Amino acid sequence: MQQIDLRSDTVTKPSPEMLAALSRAEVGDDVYGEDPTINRLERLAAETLNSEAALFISSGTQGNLLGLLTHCGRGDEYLVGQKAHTYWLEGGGGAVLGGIQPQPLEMDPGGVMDLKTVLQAIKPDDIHCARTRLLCLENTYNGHPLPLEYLREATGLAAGNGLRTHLDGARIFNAAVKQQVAVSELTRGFDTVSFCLSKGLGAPVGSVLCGDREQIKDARRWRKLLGGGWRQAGILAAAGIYALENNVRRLAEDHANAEQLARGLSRIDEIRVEQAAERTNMVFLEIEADQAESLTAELGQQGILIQGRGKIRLVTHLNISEEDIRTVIKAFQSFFRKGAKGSAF
Ligand code: TLP
Repeated sequence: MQQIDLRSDTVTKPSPEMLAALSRAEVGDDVYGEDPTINRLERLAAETLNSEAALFISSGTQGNLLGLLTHCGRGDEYLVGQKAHTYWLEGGGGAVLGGIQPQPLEMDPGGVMDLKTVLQAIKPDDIHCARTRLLCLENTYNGHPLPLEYLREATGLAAGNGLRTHLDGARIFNAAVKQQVAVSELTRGFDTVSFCLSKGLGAPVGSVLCGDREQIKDARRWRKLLGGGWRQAGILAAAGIYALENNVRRLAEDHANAEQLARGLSRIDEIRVEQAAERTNMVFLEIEADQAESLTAELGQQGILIQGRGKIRLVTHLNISEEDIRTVIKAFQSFFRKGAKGSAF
């Protein structure tokens, strides 16, 4: 049975064309800096984000951790959203490995932290306080792109107050495609940016950390310390190059599919679909908690994979077609049978 996996965009499988690119890759030992394909990916990423240098890394989590470790030392602090991935879902890596204290701050449903609150959270130069060193943002947040003006104001505020900035741009290309701007417009003003190749862009593995030469040199040292030095990983970098060259513009299809899915599901009485001013590839919905389990099980039997209790996140990606979206809406309708307000299309 063919699966329709909506749990995340991390689940994508490499296409035959990507696999062909991967099998042709020239490789070398990257710890010696001798993998030509990794070097090419790093140059391409740096050019695309208009940064001085880039580092191919294993995951988004590693990118954010390297961001923290290269900006902050023991006893330093970073400001971060209360529900940001870096704070909430990365095992407290900055504290475990760097002695770095997080200062989590409230964020609105679109991932925006009020900048007055950010300013107030910067600790004074006082022996009682940790040294506030870094502001960390996430774009997209739960599929919401951050407004460009907010990015400018936030990076401006950081610069004006002696803070460094790191962007968890795991899905920054979704934001750029949605907002129809060059990705470098969204990353401008950040000292480091981590983005993922293995999510909507469809590579099997990998992320990239971008920043200035010194920062990336330091990140390379930390990556080695963490056991993340690559050897002949050009085969993985080739998939990343393929993804950057071929899978960026098509993200618009995932956004259109998510929109279609949101529209179809919102016609079902028992489902509350979260509204989004600018939706990229995620749909959040709420249903009665006691129905979530049987819904997940029933859809699972039809090869439709979802996850979440009460609040369910559905993620579109390059292995989900328009036809799949229709199938999914029909499956939800049939589960809630009597509740449907009519045809979804
Ligand atoms: N997110 C995963 C899960 O960990 C929740 C997902 O399925 O969405 N930043 C953001 C904004 C992310 O969403 C993720 C992964 C990461 C960083 C970490 O990336 P990986 O999984 O490559 O370490």
